[in-house]
Amino acid sequence: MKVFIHTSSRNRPAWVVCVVVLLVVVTRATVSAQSGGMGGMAMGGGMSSGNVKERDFSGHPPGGYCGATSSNTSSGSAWCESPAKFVAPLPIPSIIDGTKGGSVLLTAGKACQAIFHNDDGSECGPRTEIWGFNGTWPGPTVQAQKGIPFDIVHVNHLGQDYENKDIRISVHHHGLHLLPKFDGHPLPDGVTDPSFAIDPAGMIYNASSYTYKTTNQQEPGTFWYHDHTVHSSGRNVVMGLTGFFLLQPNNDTMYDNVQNLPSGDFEILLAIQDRSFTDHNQFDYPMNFDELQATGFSHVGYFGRYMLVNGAHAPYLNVKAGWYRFRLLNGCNARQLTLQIETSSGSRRDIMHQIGTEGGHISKRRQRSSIDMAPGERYDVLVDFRNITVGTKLYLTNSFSQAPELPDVMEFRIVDGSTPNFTVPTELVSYSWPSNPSVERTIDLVPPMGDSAGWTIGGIRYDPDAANIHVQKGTTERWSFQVSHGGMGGGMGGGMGDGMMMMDPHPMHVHLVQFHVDGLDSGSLQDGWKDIVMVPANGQVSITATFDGEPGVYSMHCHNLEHEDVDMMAQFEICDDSSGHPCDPTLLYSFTAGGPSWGRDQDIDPSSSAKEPASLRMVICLLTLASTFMAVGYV
Ligand SMILES: [Cu+2]
Repeated sequence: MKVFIHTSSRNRPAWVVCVVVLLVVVTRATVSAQSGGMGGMAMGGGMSSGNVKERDFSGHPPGGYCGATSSNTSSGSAWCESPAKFVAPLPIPSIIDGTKGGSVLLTAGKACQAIFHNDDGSECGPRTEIWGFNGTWPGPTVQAQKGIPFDIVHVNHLGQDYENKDIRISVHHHGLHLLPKFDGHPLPDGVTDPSFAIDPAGMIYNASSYTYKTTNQQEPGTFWYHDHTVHSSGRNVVMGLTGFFLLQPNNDTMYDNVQNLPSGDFEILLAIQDRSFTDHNQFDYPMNFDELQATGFSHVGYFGRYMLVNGAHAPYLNVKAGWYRFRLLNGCNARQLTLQIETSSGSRRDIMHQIGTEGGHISKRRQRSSIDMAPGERYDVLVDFRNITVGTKLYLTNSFSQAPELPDVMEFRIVDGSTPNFTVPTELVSYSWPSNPSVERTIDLVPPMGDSAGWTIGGIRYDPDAANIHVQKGTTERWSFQVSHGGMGGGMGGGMGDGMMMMDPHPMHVHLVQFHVDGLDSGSLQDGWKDIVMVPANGQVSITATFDGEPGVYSMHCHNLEHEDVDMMAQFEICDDSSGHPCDPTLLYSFTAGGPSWGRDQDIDPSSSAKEPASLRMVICLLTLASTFMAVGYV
């Protein structure tokens, strides 16, 4: 049996992690001081914002792919020191039509994209190297209709990364109900010919392709496809490997009320994503797994210094004085959003009406003053511009406080023109939610402990060769996610300690199913089909789902992509005893009750932590870290 091992990290005791975090804090404080602003802060919380471009990570080259070479860095103005806001139009991704069936082609490759602009609308500085589908970020929007299956052929022409390694991808069609082999399984580093007992099919190596078969039998909703490669999802999503997948209703009478919603030019997709850049206008992100683990991102996630929509910095959109439909995606790796529409003076305009969640419509149209979005979540909203005077400018803003603060998302310019006569009903689509679960599970979200650089699910790092939960096909189950408290006592030898790394919320994503969140207030924002639920720091959330997928293995993980990439991911296996697909008990690697358990089989040397006075080193390091924080003004 193969076992998933990272020898470079498996045996890293917690005091080493502490030292690494300490180095990161000192390094970033130094960089910020030199550049005259604090910029982003890996630890998050309490920081002032800044738009200073700087390079934090060693792995990223100066961006020669798009013409930004070190030979032309001498003139400071060449790098767009002060990019303007609301001067470039919102990019609209092209549409690939799958509603007639057949197959569609998506080719992942490198391209150069204009992200920053000057006041006059001209491009500012060199273009940014992106890794996109069909040459754009976001990639084309795949249109599907309920009941019409088609194939998606994904081709990988990305070539090599900055360390001259072939770039592998695995595409996850987020929210779709697909067979296990089309689920976008990650795959461990270095494995080129997997002989896993559980087949993690789907990795697309450079210059190869993989065909995914969609069925499109589920409820119509707002889905998205993105890279899901183990240990690299955060990097690959930052580089641009994302796109929308819209499933539209068929002619079933249950959808009568949602057949004439705003569409065409009045149905706009907004992928909201934060990014940091080097002074060469290139994405700034750790370029390999070891660097990621050393950044501190693995604890709190990546918070960019600029807010982009559909791959452009703070764009604008001309809208007519009518109804619009916006499909909102929080495509940030780790940042939460609270979105509202405001005037230029900051007065809120309550013109947003929610009509859907990730996996379907909600039952009634509901006016929303603001919309909270966890990473990976989607909300389907209508915006009523009917009574807005032509010439007015309104702003989509983000009021979620997270350093660096990014309040400006995009601008709406109300322009003259007629609008089609769309129907905007109050009653939408009614569903009955899964209920009466026959199995209840509690799933602990465990802070960094032992040899782990990051959070885990149930105290176990991701193991692609195992199933952590066995589910009988067709069973309705209730899963309660809760943030557990290792703390200094339980985690010593060692944990990072309570109070420092314990404050993270976790957007938990379950593949295969759409679930319903338990215990919601009537009319709650989340009262619909969902595939991500935010588990608050120090809190608990329960979901109920019917697991009606085909037998095989599916993922569930935190959608803070840095958490995911340092192994906050697990697998569940659908078994069907009645049809000859029983689960293999030898592959069950259950979550540990009562505390973390490190590895199966030969994963780690169980005596390694006992060889070191880890607890003493941990205390010293924590004291040093605390004093450093105070010295650099972070607390
Ligand atoms: Cu998490």
